[in-house]
Order: sequence, then C-alpha cells, then structure tokens
Amino acid sequence: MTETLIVEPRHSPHSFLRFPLCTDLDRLEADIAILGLPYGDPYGIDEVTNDQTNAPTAVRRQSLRLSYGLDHWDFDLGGPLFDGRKVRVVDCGDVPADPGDMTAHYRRAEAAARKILGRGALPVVIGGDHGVPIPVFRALEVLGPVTLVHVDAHLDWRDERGGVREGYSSPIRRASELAHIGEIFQIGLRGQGSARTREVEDALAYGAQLVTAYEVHTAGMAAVLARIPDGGRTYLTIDADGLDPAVMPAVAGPVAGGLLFHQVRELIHGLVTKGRLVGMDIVEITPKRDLNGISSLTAGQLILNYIGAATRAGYFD
Ligand SMILES: [Mn+2]
Repeated sequence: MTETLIVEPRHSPHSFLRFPLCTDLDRLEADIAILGLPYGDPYGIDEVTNDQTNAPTAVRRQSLRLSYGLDHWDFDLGGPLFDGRKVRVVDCGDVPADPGDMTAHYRRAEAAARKILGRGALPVVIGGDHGVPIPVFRALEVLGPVTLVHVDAHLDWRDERGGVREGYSSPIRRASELAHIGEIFQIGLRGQGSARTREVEDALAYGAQLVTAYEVHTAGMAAVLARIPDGGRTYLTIDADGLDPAVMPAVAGPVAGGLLFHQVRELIHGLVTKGRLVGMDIVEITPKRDLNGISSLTAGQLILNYIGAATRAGYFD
C-alpha cells in the first residue's frame, strides 16, 4: 500500500490532549494511538459529510477541558493518568477520504488499524458514524480471536439499507461475519431503531448476548461483566447513543433510559482487568447538537478511563 494513510487533525488546533502527533504509522512507537475516522459508508449523498464527521475535531477541541496537566490527580483513576509510569500516547490524526473514490477511506482505515495493532499499540478510534468501526473490526484479524462488546441503544444488525452494506445500521452484522470475531455482547439496547424482528432473530441465532439498558440498571454492570469470559481479548465499540441523552445529548438518535457514565466507566475498567481490552471506539457524536461540549467531553473522559485503567493493569510495563 503506497497511499498516504494519515493527515493531521483536520480542523482542530491541537491533538487530543496535546499528545504528540504521529503522521507516519510506519514509524509508530506508541502504547496508545488515537485515530480519527470521520467518514462512513453513507446512505445518501448528504451523509457523506454528516455531522458525525465533525466529531474527531470536536473531541480534540474539548479534550483540553478534561485535564489541567498530566500530573493532576484524576479521581476516576485514583491518581495521575500515567500513574508515574512511562506510557506513550500519540494522536495519528484523521484518515482522509477521497471524493473520487468513496471506498478509499475504509481501505485506509483498515490499513491504519492494522499498522497500529501490528506495532503493538492499542487503537482508540474517534468516529464518525457507526459505520467507521467496520474496517477496524477487519483489522482485528491480526490479533486472532476477539470478543466484541458493543454499547448502543440500537442493534445495528441490518444487512443493508438501500444497497449500502457498511453503513451505521450494519456494523455488528458485518462483525458477526468475520471469522476472528467470537462472542458478541450488545449492551444498552432500548426503544426502537432500524432493527426489525428478523434482525433480532439473526442476532440471537448468532448467539449475540442482548442486554437491555434496563437490565443494566436493575442488575448492575458487574453482573453483565460476569457473563463476559475472563482472560481473552475484547474490543469495545461505543455508540454515543448507548449512553443516556442526558449524558450524551449530541446524538442523531436519542433514546431515554440509556446507560449512565459510571456504568460505561465500570464496563471499561472491568474489561481492562478481566482480560485484554485491545482497543475501543466512540462513534455517533453529532457536535452541532451538543450542549456545553458535554458529549465530546464525556467521550474524552471515557478515553482517559481506558488509558488510565490499562496503565494501572500493567498493559505497558
Ligand atoms: Mn450504533
């Protein structure tokens, strides 16, 4: 592959938390690699640059409100982010798209994720809509079997919509077709989305474990975590609308009754310590709908919880 993979953050004046930029993935030396994937597989021409494409920039802009310095105490973590250890976090910018070839950005995204994983770093992907993790799921092949954990109000098992197969209604269906994806846990389901009875039946036939938001509220996230096998690799894909709209107002499909921040935080810490959480994404933030930047801030706080938890679990020692 000779294509240029990466450009600098498109519109943000700075990287995520001002971490160093790495614009050449062949020289990547990092424990964690932040990667913006603005572009999905659109259902219509107006969705080529939907508001979700603005989210990597919005999250980077808001990230400076998350931290007053890496030496400051983070009560989410019980100490400074890096816990006094040597941890290398870089921001790899955004994968660009090519208006003359609307399949190019998924190819580049997969190649970028393969390089990040191949060089031993954990990818932290900022979408983009929920189509963008599909090439990342493919790239997980380099690691071998992976359990997929999915936070979302919606099932995302549509085979296609209007002939489009890799859009934001289909990521979990596409994941289920990959040989290296094993068990799938879908957490936070509620209300109505694009799923009909046939999609639910297909998910259940696959063996996907469907966990409603109400089950989490009643039984607690610890009970959900207990169902996920210990010791294996997991990848976490978070649709922002899996969280409650009070926490994540900037989403296209808000549904009441969603997961609360502390529940998703508990999920991240639990997955990190149960086995190896090999990466995560946060997608479907629509910054124009945001209030006080709270959705982008909350996304950034989830990312810091992943970095801090992985650090304390000895991932980078
Ligand atoms: Mn989704």
